[in-house]
Formats: sequence, C-alpha cells, structure tokens
Amino acid sequence: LGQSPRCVWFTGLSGSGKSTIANLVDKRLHALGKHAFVLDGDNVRHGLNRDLGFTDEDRVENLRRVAEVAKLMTDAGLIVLVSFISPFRTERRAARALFGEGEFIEAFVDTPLAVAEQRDVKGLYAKARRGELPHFTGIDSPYEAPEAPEMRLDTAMESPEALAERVVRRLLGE
Ligand code: GGZ
Repeated sequence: LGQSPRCVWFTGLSGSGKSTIANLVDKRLHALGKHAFVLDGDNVRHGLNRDLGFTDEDRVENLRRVAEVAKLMTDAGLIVLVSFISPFRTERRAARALFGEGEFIEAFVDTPLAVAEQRDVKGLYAKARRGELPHFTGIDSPYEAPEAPEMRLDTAMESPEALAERVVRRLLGE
C-alpha cells in the first residue's frame, strides 16, 4: 500500500466540524491512492453500538469499542479517521494506549460551544436547551478538552478544506 497505518482521532463538540474534516481527509487520501476509512456515529452507533446511548457509562463503552475497531483496522493496514465527540480524557488516553508510538494522532477540533450552538445545523442544541435531549455534551454533560493533542484544528481560523489538508500533510509526513 505504501502507507503507514495510522489512527487520526478527531475529538470535539457536536457540530464542531469533526466529520466534515474527517470526510475531506478521507476523500483526499483516496485521491492519492491511500486506503482510509471514516468511523463515526453514522456507521457505528446504528450497528455495532446500537445498544448504547449517551450516559457517561454508554459513551465510555462506545469509545472502548470504537478504539478496538480502529486498532483492528490499522492492523489491516488502513488509515482510520475516527470522528466521535469522545468527551473524556480517560477514554482518549485508553484509545491511544492501544497504538504504537506515532501511530495515534489526536486532532482536537477546537470549536467553542458558543459557535457550535450558534450554528446548530441539526437543531440539537436548541432541543437540549429545551430539556428534550438529556445528557447533551456541553449543555448538561461535560466535554474535557485535550491538553496536549498532536493537532489543534481551529475552525474559526481556517476552512475545513485547509484543516483537512494539514491533516493529510501530517499523515504523509510532509
Ligand atoms: C451529544 C448527541 C446526544 C447527546 C444525540 N450528546 O452532531 P451529531 O449529533 O451528528 O453528533 C452527535 C452524536 C454524538 O455521538 P458520539 O458517538 O460522537 O458521542 S460520544 O463520543 O460521546 O460517545 C449528536 C448526536 O450523536 N447526539 N444525543 N446527548 N451528542
């Protein structure tokens, strides 16, 4: 394949732009002939993790399984782009521990709550504020920001395309 297997672990609030950036990285890698795969709520929470919700306990189990699947995928030689809120430091650290030195890239999609809530593309923040979505991250469930991520992606400063390009360059070792 001529590629180093890696796990890029995107973390950030709902609506921060994780999946947008991960999907752009995926497209760009495919165009370059690299084999990548996006793991996100859409393809994991509806299948493998359909038994899990959004309590702290369920998120911990969600992320444990996602990390194990990501590890299997890198064992198969893929570049895995993981896109989950992953709000807890402990679970992100546990995910990292499955991978070898340099294989795990934590990418903090740093969009402040006020900005994500202002965008509210899916209307989920409004619902959460009305009390219709309990345990919503940033509203009544915590988000622990990474302290030393390999990459900090500031969506207020750069476009999703520019941020995705930075991730691709890092993956290709440029
Ligand atoms: C946070 C929730 C919740 C609650 C449903 N809290 O913007 P989205 O819709 O597409 O992304 C969010 C997604 C978060 O799932 P994750 O698997 O990434 O979370 S975690 O890593 O914490 O396990 C949101 C939707 O699911 N969603 N209810 N209560 N986000």
